[in-house]
Amino acid sequence: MTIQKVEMLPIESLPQIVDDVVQSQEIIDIHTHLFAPAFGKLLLWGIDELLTYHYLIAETFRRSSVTYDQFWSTPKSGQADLIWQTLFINNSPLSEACRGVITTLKMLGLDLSSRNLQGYRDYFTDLSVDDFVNQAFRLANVKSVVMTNDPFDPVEREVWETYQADDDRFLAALRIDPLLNDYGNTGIETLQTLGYDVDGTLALSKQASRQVRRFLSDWIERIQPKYMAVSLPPTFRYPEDSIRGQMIQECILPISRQYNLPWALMIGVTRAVNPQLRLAGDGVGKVDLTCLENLLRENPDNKFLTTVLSRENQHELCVLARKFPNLMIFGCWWFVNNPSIIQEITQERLELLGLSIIPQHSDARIMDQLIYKWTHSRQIISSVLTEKYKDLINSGWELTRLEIERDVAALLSENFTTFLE
Ligand code: HDL
Ligand code: ZN
Repeated sequence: MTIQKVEMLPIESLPQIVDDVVQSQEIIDIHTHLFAPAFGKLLLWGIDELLTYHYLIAETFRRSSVTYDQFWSTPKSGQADLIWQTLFINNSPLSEACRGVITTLKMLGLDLSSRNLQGYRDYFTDLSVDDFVNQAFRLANVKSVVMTNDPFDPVEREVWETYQADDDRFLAALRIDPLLNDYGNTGIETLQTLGYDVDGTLALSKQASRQVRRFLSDWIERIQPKYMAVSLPPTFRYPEDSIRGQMIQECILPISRQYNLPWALMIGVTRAVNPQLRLAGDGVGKVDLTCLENLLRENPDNKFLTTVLSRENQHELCVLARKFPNLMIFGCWWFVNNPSIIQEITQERLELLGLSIIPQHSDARIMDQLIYKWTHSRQIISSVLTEKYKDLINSGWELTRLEIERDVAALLSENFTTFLE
């Protein structure tokens, strides 16, 4: 059999080739807060939503004299006016969240030199949601996004009564924060409202445990999620003599195995450190990752997706992934989703784990964000990969374009689909 001689890449061609490959690779975006158009108002899009992203709200309070009451009593368009004037006109939009707005407007072909917010609004006025969704996916070169579906949200529950899940660009994920972090209030209340016979006591009885498993099964069968997800505080411990510890042991882990459904743990968020900022008020904390180490060691037949919020936890997460193949680490989440830290995290992940990672997710809340979050991340992933391939070639390895395409497809799409199998 003749081995087809393929062209080995000269090192000087790497930057352009890697960039081309990364740009042209369709992405599966494994964690977003986006919704299919059928979810109506739950799908956020357009310049006023883009400007009132909670990251920009937090930044505006630092550069404006507006009070919390004044801001929250202002209609959304007025909030957007203030944010635009404060962060984009009175100051250069240097932050990552600000730069994202600029990248998005530019890629939509709008005139940045005008700095005319009303003009940008007029552009969106003429667009239908379906046309804009198509445009956002095309510009971002995204194949599909995983939504964050919350059965504890009555508005979303109503949509699932009729939603046909007929748009394969929108995949589901079952988000269960109230079950694990607020069982005594929202958890019990919602389960009882939905007809699950959980007694109100704060110890998980055998009956309640059965009912929680039935609730999870019902929603898994209804929404066909790709994984179950929860965000957890820096104080999370496992095992833990608590409702949460019991719920994990008796409900989450067995159901996860039963349905071959990964459990996504997003660890390190302290909710509402400043409640006056509402969605923008959450903070970060370093977590003791022995919680994850114990879960992984005790449950070799469960699959875990994990991302951590503290920069200080990133390296030990990589080491944990080396110890446990049933752990897939993903993304540069929230407060580490900034170019300088994305670069650092991606470098250490490739050095410690090679290609067995999911380097990024967008966490997009507004459809427009899909455009900038992936434009920015592709640039960084491409430059880090180029340096790693250069190191490889300088060490004597020969490389082909096909191999780079194979590797990038794994990082941006296939590692996720394979992990689900
Ligand atoms: O808990 C989460 O999924 C976080 O991503 C929060 O939604 C957070 O508000 C966020 O949007 N971060 O990017
Ligand atoms: Zn999120």
